[in-house]
Amino acid sequence: MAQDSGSGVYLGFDFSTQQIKVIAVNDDSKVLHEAAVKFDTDLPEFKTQGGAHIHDDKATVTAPTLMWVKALDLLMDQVKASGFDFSKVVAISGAGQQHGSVYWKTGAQNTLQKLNPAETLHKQLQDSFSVADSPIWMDSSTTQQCRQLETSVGGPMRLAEITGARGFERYTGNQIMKISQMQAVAYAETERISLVSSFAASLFYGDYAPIDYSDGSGMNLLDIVKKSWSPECLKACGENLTTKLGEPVSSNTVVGKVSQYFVDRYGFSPACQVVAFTGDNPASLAGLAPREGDAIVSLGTSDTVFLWLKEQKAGLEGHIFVNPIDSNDYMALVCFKNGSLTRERIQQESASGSWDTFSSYLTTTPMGNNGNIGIYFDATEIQPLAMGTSRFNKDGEKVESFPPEIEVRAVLESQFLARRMYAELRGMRVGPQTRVIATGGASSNMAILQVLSDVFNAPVYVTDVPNSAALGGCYRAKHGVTGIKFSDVVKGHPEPVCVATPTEGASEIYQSMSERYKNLEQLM
Ligand code: XUL
Repeated sequence: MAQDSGSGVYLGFDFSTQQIKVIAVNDDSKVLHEAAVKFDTDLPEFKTQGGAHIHDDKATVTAPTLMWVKALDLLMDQVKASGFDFSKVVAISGAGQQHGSVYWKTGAQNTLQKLNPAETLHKQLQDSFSVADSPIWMDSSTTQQCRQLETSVGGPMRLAEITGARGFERYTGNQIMKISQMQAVAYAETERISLVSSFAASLFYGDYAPIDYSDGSGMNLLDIVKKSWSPECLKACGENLTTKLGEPVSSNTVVGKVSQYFVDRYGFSPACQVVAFTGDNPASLAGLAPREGDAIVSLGTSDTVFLWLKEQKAGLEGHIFVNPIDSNDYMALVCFKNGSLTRERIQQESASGSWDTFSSYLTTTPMGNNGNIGIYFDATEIQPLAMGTSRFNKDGEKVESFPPEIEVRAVLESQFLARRMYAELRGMRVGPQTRVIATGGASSNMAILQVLSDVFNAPVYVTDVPNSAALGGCYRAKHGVTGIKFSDVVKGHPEPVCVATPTEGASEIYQSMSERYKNLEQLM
């Protein structure tokens, strides 16, 4: 197997919703090894779909905690069997799906500290969880707890000012409150609550690893300015939470050495360090090796805009996290449910299912679409909370349909106007000085990226990083142990390539269109 002798090796894990993935890179950011274990197919005994159990009420969504442990056993065995030399690994870090929580039963710390290298982790940890099914980010069953938490601190805006977000159902504090209310005995038996990220780090560390500021920002519990738990939020969510959560730390903290278990069982060096794990979105930011001021636009099933911010501005839409690379800075994330599936529907209906036809319509229609605006929310959108399709002509009158080429341009213009508008609310500055880095499936379509560049009035770049969360783990591991500047850590990272720049006149057209879009969206 390709392994670079002499150079340090860094491992990045991604405990995501459907799988655990690992990437190994050397000092030059060259990928040496990759492996993954998929929950549904590699661990069918847990009977998950997409890594989760959706309960009968449809709102409750969990994953078996022990499945994640067993997946790590499998993954480590698989990598070892491939001949990978773990003794070269200088440091490990990683990511977890955000918001999910793990409930360690009283006594689990002791078990973690005394793991027997002759046995698997899942066998030894099978009685270590007081709640067997971890609530995950897809859960939306805690609306009542969200309102209770918001009310207890003085309203949704106040909660957003403290924690970076109003009450969101998937946010961990609300999930913890629900467990403390509905499973009081299990809650009382819990000695530590981890996020998926800090739980994963704990497995490597052989003790409780702290929650990092960045993933901790997805809980509605952390004061993102003071970088400590908010006493009023903790009080509202459950008893003794200060003890159960432990002290949060900056995301580049070296937690400590890898446990003796991994040294004895897999041949890690006893000097190998574990750097705090973080959430998958913050880790992706690191894996894309951005510069401060970049806007990352991920165009996938859902579309997400990430921003690296020097200063943050609280609001009811979107999410602010402490920045995973520099904890003096922030990261904003705004997520939209209607992304690729909606674009695909319009491509099917108006472009005969052909992306070539879809793209040709974009080149033959003018910027601003002659004043026509269409809004397409096939699924209930996150902001605004609305569903349905509306089309408006240049006079703002509702119309039933658009000619196919107008429809194609309309879906992209309205989607990108919305990405721009809500990202601006969270602090994005559009304009020629902002690099927009496009990722995700739709980022391979140049005609789509030209519209993105025109609407954002900014140059659009692409970068080929398929596993940015796991890769972000490698970079963060190196950043944490070496303490060198992050820009030096990622010096071997492929530079994003500029593929589109704004067409002349785009700025004026989309400035006024954005005002109109804002008003029309309110009619949805
Ligand atoms: C972000 C979120 C999801 C999960 C998925 O707020 O809930 O992106 O992190 O892994």
